[in-house]
Amino acid sequence: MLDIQKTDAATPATDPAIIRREDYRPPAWFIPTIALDFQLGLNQTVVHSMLDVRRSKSAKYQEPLLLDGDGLMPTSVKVDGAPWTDWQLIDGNLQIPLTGSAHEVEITVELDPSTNTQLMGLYASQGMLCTQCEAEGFRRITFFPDRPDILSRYSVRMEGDKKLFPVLLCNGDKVSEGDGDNGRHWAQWNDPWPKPSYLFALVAGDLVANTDSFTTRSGKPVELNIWVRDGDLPRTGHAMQALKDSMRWDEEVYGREYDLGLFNIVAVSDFNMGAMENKGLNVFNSRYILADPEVATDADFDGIEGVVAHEYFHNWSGNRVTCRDWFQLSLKEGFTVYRDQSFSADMGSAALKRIEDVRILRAAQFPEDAGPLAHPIRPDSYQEISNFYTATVYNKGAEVIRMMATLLGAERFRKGTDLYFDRHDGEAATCEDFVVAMEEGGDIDLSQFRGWYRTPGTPRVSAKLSHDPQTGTATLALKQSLAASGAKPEPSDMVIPLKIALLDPQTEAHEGEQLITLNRPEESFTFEGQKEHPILSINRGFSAPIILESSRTAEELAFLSSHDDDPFARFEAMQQLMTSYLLAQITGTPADRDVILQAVGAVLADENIDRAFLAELLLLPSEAFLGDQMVEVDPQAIHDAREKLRGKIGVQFERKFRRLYKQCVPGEFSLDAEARADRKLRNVTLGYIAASQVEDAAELAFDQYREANNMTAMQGALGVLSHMDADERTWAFEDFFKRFKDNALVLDKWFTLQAMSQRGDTVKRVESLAKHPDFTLSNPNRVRALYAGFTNNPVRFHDASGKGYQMLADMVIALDGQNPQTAARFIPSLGRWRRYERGRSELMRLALEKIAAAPGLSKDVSEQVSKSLA
Ligand code: 0A1
Ligand code: ZN
Repeated sequence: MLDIQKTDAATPATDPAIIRREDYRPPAWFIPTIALDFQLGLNQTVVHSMLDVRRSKSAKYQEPLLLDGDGLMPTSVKVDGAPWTDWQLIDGNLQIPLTGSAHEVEITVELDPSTNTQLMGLYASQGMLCTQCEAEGFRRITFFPDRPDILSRYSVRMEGDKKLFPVLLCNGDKVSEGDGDNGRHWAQWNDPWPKPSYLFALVAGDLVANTDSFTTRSGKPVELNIWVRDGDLPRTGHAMQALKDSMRWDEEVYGREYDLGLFNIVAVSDFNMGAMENKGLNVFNSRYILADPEVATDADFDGIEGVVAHEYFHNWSGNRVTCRDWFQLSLKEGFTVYRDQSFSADMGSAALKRIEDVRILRAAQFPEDAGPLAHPIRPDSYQEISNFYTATVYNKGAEVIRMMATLLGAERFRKGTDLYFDRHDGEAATCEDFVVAMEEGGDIDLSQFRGWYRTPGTPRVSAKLSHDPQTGTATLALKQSLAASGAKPEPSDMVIPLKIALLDPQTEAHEGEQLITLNRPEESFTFEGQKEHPILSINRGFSAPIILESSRTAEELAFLSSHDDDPFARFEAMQQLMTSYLLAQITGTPADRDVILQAVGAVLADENIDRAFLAELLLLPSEAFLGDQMVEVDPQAIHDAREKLRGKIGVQFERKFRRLYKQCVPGEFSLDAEARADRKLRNVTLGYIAASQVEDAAELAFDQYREANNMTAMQGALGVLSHMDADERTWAFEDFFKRFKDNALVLDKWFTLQAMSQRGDTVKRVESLAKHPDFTLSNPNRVRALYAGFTNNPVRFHDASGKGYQMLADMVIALDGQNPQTAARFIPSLGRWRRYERGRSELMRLALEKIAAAPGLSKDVSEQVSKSLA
C-alpha cells in the first residue's frame, strides 16, 4: 500500500523534536551489507540500493524496518526480489513492516544533485559530483538507518558519462572498471571495512591527481592520491607531505597503521566545513589542500598540515573505532583534535603551537561556554546535530583528553589508548568506553574526572601564594568555582591538573616543575625550603582549560614575562599584564603603564629570544578576549584603550621596531622555522610602526606589499593598510584584486581583509561587498570570508547604529533558505547580546528577533536562535 503521509520534512519552528542522550536504544535491525548502484548525472542521479537487513536478536518487539530518509521518494521498493507496496513514508522516513528476521530490501530513488544547495548528501560543485554524509547526509542519498552504530560492508557500482566524470571514486578499493554504452563508463568499489553510513563517500569529476606512495611499517604499500582540478596540481605538495608525515607519526606515536592499499583525498570548492574523514576517500575544502607561497600564508600552510593530519588520524579515532551515537561526538573529535595538535607540535615548535591552540580555545570555546549555547563536551540533548560540531566538542574535548594524558603521563596514556583501540576496534563506542580504557590501561581512578564530560562552563581557579620567611614555607591557596551561563560562580569540585613552578626572584630559577591536582572546592599546598617569597608560575603549558585569577602583582607578571622557562607561561604572563592594564584603562581605574613598557623593553632587549616567540610576546590581547573579561562589554571603549596602548608601545620602541623590521628582510622563500619567524616578526613590527603614526607608515607597508614574494608578507602589509586612510591602501587593494581575481581562495582574503578593517566606513563597505559580482551565498568559503571576517571585527560589527547586526540578520535569513548549516553558524555572534552595554544589547536582540520571526526557518537556525533568546 502506498500511503504518503508527509513528504516535506520541514519541522514546525515552534515545536522541534528534542533528541536526548538518555533515550538511546540499540538498533532493532542491522544491515551487515549494502550494495549501491549510482547512475550519475548532474541533474539526475538514480540510486539503487540493495540492503541485507537482519532483525536484532535483542529487539524486544516485532518492530517494522524503519529507514531514515530526507527529501526522498522511492520509485521502486522490492522485498526478497518481489515488488512491495506495503510501506509508508512517515516524516520523510520509510517504514516497511517485515515479519521475518532477515530480508533483502531493494529501493530505487532519484536525486537532482544540481539543486542540492545544502551541500549535504550528493551535490554538484563546479561540474563535479561529491557527497557529504556526516552527520545525517546519507539519508538524503538513499533510505537507510542513518545512525553511527549500524556498521555495514559497502560495495558500490558507479556509472556516468566518461567526458563529464573521467574519474570515479568511492571508499575502499577499486575492484573493476569498464566502458558502458553511449560514452559512459563505470567503476566497482568495495570497502572491506564495515562502516557507519556517515563515512560513505563518492566523487565523480574531471580531476587530476598528485600520486605518491607510502610503505607502512609492516611493509604494506599504500597508493596516495590528492585529486584536484587541472591547474591546481602544483599546489598539492604540502598536503601530500603532511599526509605522509601523519601516516608515519601515527605509527610511531600511537602504533596505528593504515589499513587499505589506497588513500584518496579530493579537494572541492564548495564545502560546509574544513574536511571529512570518509573511509579511504577524504573530501576536503580546497582551502585545506591548495598552497604555494604565492597564494598561501604561513598560517594557511599550518592549517593544511593540521587538517590533513586530523582527517588521517580519524582513520583510527573515528573510523576503526566509531561513535555509538552523536552525543559521543567528542569521542572521535576531541581525541582527534588532541592527536592533530600533538602532531603539529612535533612537526614544528611545540611552544608556538600551544599558544595558538589556547588562543583558539579562548577565542571560540570560552565565549561559547559562557553564553546561551553552552553545553558539555558530551551534550545531553539536541535538536539539530549539525549545531553540535562546536569548539566545545572539538577543542574543549581535546583539552579534556590532554588533561588525562597529563595525569597519566606518556607511557600510561599510551597503554590506555592501545587498550581503547584494541578493545573497541570495529565497534561503535562511547566516551565512557574511552575513560574506562584510560582507567584500566593507565591504572588510575577517573571517577571524579568524569565531571568534565557532563559539566558546561569554564572553571575559574583563584590562586594566592603566601610566604612565611620564618619557616621558609610558601603556601598556595587554591579555590575553584563554576558558573552556569550568566549566573554567579558557585564552588565546584572538578579535577584540575595544574603544572606549577616556584621561581626564585634572585636566581630566576626554580627547583623543578610539579604537577598538583586540585579536586576540591578549596585546597592549600605547601612548599618547604623557600627562603624568599617565590614567584608563582602556574597552569604552565595551559595544563587545564580554566580561567585563572591570581593575586600576582604587575611586577611579578613582568618578571615572569622575562624569566619564566615555560614558554606558554611566559607568554601568558605578558598577556595577563597587558590585560589587567587595559581593563583598568577601560573602566577608568588607575594602572601603571610603565611596568608594561619595561616588560616590552626587556623582551625586545633579550638577545637569546626566538624571533617567532618574540612576535607572540609583543601581541596585545585581542579586543574580543578583553571583552570576555568584562561584565558589560563596550566594544568602542575596548578598541580605543587597546589602540592607545599599541600607539604608545609603537612610539616608545619605534627605533627598535624599525631595526628589527630591517633585520627580518626576507631572502628566498622557505618554510623553515627561521624564515617563518622572520616573516612573523616583520609583520608584527610593521603593525607597531604603523601604530606609532609615523608619516612613512603607509609607504613602508605599500613597499612590503609590492616587493613581497609570498602571501604572508602581502597579507601582513594589506592588513596594516586596510585600516588606513591613504592612497596606498586603495592602490594595494585594487592591485590585489586584479592579480588574484581568478583564484577563489585568495579572493576570499580580499573580502576578509576589507571586512576586518577598523575604518569608520567598514559597515558600508561590507554592504557593498555583499553586492560585488564575485560575492555569492552559494559558496560557504566566500560567505565566511565576508561575514565571519566582519563578525570578527569587534569595533565595526558592533557599530553603535546596529547596522552590522541587521546586515548579518538579513544574510542569515537569506542563506538559511539555501544552506541552513552554514547559516546557523553565524548566530553565536549575535547570541552574546546579554553581555553588551544596553544600547547594543537591545539592537542585537532585535536582530535575533528578526531572524526568529522569519517564515520557514530551518531546524538549524531556529534551534540556535531560540536558545539565544531564551
Ligand atoms: N568530521 C569532520 C567534520 C565534519 C562534520 C560535518 C560535516 O558536514 C558538513 C563536514 C565535516 C571532521 O572533524 O573533520
Ligand atoms: Zn574531526
